[in-house]
Amino acid sequence: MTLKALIFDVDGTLAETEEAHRRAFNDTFAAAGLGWHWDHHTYLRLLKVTGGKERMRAWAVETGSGPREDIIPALHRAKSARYAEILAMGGLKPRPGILRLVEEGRAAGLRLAVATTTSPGNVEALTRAIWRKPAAEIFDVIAAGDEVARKKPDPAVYLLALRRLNLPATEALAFEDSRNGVLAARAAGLAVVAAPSLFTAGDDLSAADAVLPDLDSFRLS
Ligand code: XBP
Ligand code: MG
Repeated sequence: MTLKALIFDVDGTLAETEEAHRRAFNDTFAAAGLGWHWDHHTYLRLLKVTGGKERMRAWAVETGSGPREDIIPALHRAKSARYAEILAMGGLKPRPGILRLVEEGRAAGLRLAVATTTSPGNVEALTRAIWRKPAAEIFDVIAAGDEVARKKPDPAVYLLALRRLNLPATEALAFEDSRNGVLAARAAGLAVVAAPSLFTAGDDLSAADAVLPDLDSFRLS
């Protein structure tokens, strides 16, 4: 089967974004006067819950204030705006190998897609921070966040990306950094190359077809 598309996870795969997400959450919690704060260790643990709204909901339940559906949608909108501001301040670098892989994939005539838990707005913020271009100029297909009912490790977001690419899973290759992401891609029938990020270094990635320290050493042919 010929390879026709590359599908990238965003957070932790294109760039080390989780520290910016953590800061955006904490700034938002402080501004709302909630008394919530996620230190590094807490955030590492909470990352197992994919999706910002879902993560806040899990935290609210864990800390005994219930699911807090009254505030979570607005908090998440504020967090997303803060995250975009933080990325626009500059300093975010692509992970090793990403710029080359995107360029080589394009030159080889492959289609490029994103399958992420985060929002389309955050994909846009990241693409502008890294490539200085709109996301639509880098990626042919974007499958993101709340476009699917269930987030990773559910395969839904990968299946949506494949549907938009109009390709079977056998003609695409996924890139991931986390266990939940690898499980989602595999459940969608995709081959997966995994490169653990700073926040997923402890994840069991053994379900991936290959695990590399980063994508610098990955070659398309
Ligand atoms: C990354 C995530 C995201 C971000 C927060 O998972 O879980 O939820 O931490 O993003 P993956 P939002 O890399 O597997 O897609 O707050 O925008 O949901
Ligand atoms: Mg990721």
